[in-house]
Amino acid sequence: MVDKEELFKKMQEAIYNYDKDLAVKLAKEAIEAGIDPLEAIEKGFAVAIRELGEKFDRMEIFLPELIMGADAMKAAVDILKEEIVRRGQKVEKKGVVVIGTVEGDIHDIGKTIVIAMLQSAGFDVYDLGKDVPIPRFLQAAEEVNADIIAASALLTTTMMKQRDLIEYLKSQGKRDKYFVIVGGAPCSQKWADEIGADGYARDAIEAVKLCERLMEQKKKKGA
Ligand code: B1M
Repeated sequence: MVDKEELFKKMQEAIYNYDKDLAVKLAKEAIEAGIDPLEAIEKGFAVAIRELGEKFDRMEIFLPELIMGADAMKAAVDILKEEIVRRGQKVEKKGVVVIGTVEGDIHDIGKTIVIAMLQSAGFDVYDLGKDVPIPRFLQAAEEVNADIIAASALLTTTMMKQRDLIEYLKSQGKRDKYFVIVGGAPCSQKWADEIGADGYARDAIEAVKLCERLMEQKKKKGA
């Protein structure tokens, strides 16, 4: 039997050593062992990438190393996200979400996890990718008749774009048509309240709960 804690430690080591092949191998091992893929991401790989972020901040490593660590993490997440979606029961469709990382920001690992969790919970999710210009969020929401627009930001500078998104929706007379939710490491409930967003989620599980709550709200309003 696989020792979960041992496996999580090896996952962290793989990221510390920028070892993409090992990260992929361990992700597959976790799936074969029936380990919850989200737990493997959060207790394994994510612990190490955040630690690399701290080291980067303290200038103990530099951008090329951070990029290598992120590449290894992304490869593992790409494997585990499929398993997250596969595990989702075939539930009734809950709603439509358009999601992207805001303009000027290329961080997308967390967003990938949020997408997988939303899909597994029964949401149709349209991923606009990263570095997404503000008008594109509205354009896509109109195209797919979305319920929720979700904006991810990982930098204290780019979180300002979440505010711009809400202001843009207002300027186009569309603010009340969509729920807007925000997330990403520098964000908080306080920030969401300040910019007039409909919600903030700390992680992928909270993002699902939040979107479910908002859809319930919408149903009640429509009833
Ligand atoms: Co960047 N980076 N980075 N980086 N990077 C941070 C964010 C930083 C905190 C690192 C540090 O210095 N300690 C720092 C920001 C400082 C600040 O703004 N105050 C930073 C910096 C400075 C930079 C650059 C400017 C570095 C440089 O070039 N000098 C540059 C910026 C480039 C740009 O965007 N324009 C840069 C680049 C990069 C890489 C390309 C090397 C890589 C990203 C690769 C990729 O994403 N494809 C990278 C990485 C990996 C990080 C850290 C280390 C890890 C991010 C991550 O993947 N975490 C990060 C440090 C940190 O966050 N502690 C850092 C794991 C992931 C599972 O968690 O993304 O938080 P997270 O997502 C969570 C939740 O936040 C939430 O759910 C997710 C799953 O639980 N969530 C949402 C996320 N989005 C959501 C949306 C929602 C709801 C929930 O609804 C809308």
